[in-house]
Amino acid sequence: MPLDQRTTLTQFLIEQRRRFPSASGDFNALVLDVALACKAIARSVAFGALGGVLGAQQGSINVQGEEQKKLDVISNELFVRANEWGGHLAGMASEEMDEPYNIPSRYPRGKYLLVFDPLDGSSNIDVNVSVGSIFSILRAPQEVIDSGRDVVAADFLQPGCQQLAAGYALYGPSTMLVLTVGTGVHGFTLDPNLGEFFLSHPDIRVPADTQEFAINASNSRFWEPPVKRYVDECLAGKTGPRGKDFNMRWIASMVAEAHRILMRGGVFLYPRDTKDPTKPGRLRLLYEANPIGFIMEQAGGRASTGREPILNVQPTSLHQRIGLVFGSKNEVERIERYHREPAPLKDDNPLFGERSLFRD
Ligand code: AFP
Repeated sequence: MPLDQRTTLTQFLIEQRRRFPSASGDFNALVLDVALACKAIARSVAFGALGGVLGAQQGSINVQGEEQKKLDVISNELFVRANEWGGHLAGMASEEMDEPYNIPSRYPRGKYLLVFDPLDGSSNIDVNVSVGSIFSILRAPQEVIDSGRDVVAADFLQPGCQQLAAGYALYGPSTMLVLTVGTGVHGFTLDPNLGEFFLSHPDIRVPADTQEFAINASNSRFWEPPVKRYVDECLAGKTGPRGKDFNMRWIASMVAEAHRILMRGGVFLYPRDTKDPTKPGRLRLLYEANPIGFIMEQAGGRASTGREPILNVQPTSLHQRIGLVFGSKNEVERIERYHREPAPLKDDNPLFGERSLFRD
């Protein structure tokens, strides 16, 4: 395919920037550095066992208390190296680093903050299932920009509605970069020969309705009543209150589930549950829920805690966990409604009685 029939990521960003004549180009350069990190991670992931990169990093546990994979560590390093030198960033924060990363003094500092999960779904790596990188770009507080001081966790604690851009790279059968800069959601596919991302999925829209949901059903005994109700009603299919059959999927790579939902609709739930009272959810707010939430909203979908829009949540800590529901708008709104309504009495609803598919 001749180049003039396809838009590269660089062309796309330049064309977006022309709408803001005063823009310095720093933002575009930052997104391209992020894309470079993603290309380097895609290459490491693609070599698999041949690259000697599979398996756990000996003796390494991240701030989440999770064992780090070798590729978690490599991907984090690639993100840091690709983005620290350009002069666009005031600092970075990552799932794999306990504290914010300060730009070394040998490099200039800039006005943006980069937050990322370098390899989401990495527990799937050893079984060759799709994984991805998720990122979010925020503006640094003005006082940080003016003073050039080191960043601290508090600088990153901005609600998701303040994100300037968000995206993910998906390392699947093909490598894709899906990006929003606040003007819809656009998907780019990596041409592995040229090493370029080309616009392949312009203006992605999430269908408002769906018959597909994704949830880790092994947690059903810990779900709160609104989630139990929603899932029971889906499982009851044509004979239940929804009057239609539903399909279920669970990949355990949120980035892959988000991509499926962007492509064909669906709803994803990793809700707050009672499994571990110290963890109000499984997913992380700043570098998982917020960027995916921004992408969903920009694609006409919805993202929520179940109780409020995810993008309205004021973060309280860098690695904060949260309940997350996202995807087709009408389903997410239904789940939010179930959270607002009083729980139906068990006797009133046969789905919560003896026939319940997910009984307590
Ligand atoms: P890892 O990156 O540790 O594999 O976690 C992936 C994840 O954060 C998210 O991508 C999945 O949706 C979720 O965890 C899967 O969690 P369960 O293992 O509880 O299904």
